[in-house]
Amino acid sequence: MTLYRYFLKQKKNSHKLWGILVDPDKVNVKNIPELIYKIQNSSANLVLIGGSFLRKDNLSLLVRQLKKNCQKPLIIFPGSTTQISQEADALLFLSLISGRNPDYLIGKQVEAAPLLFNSSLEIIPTAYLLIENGRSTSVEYVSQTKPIPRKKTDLALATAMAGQLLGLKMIYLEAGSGAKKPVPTNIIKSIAKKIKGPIIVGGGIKNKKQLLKAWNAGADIVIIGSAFEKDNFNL
Ligand code: 1GP
Repeated sequence: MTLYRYFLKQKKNSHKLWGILVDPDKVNVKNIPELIYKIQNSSANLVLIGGSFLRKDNLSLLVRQLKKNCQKPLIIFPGSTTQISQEADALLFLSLISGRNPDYLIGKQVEAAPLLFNSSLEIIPTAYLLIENGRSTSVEYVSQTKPIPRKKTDLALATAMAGQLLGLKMIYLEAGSGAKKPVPTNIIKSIAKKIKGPIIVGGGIKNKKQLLKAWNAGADIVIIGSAFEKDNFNL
């Protein structure tokens, strides 16, 4: 079964999922075995790997080690076209539709397409929406786009609707890594009511209470990055 089908099935059965985001830049090579052990022994259903701005060249090594030593599905969450590894299970083919920067709407996708077209990676077309979180984030700066204001639920919903009409199969609501405030539940709720595909929510989720809030509002998959890195997260 493809991962996307698995996500749809879990959604249908109201079985909520959570995933760990591994930012290769934040990983020290000598700590990789320990990190993988921690991930493997967590209750997470999946692992995302990627970052909006990478200075280190760790991604391929980490993908290889994760594939070898961890049984959880591994999905590339690419911040740029250099973050592609054919050894993962899937790749979120993101289009940053909350922004108006053509590079992140279609430019990077054109650059990456020849590498992905015949690849055995499962490619999951995903609408990526940045939501304002109270402080500016790396992803905003790197993509040179403005997030959707937190109070503009209608704009967020219209953007998600456009994503579905464009054929994007999942919606990723992103407050940004280390966000002050996670994506507002009103936005998650209104999108979950209308949109068919699985909804991923991430950014600034630090504890179980916040994760449950996102799940209860309608998120199908919640992503935890910083809190897991800091050993602050347990479910
Ligand atoms: C994934 O950017 C997030 O969507 C990760 O954010 O590091 O704040 O968990 P945190």
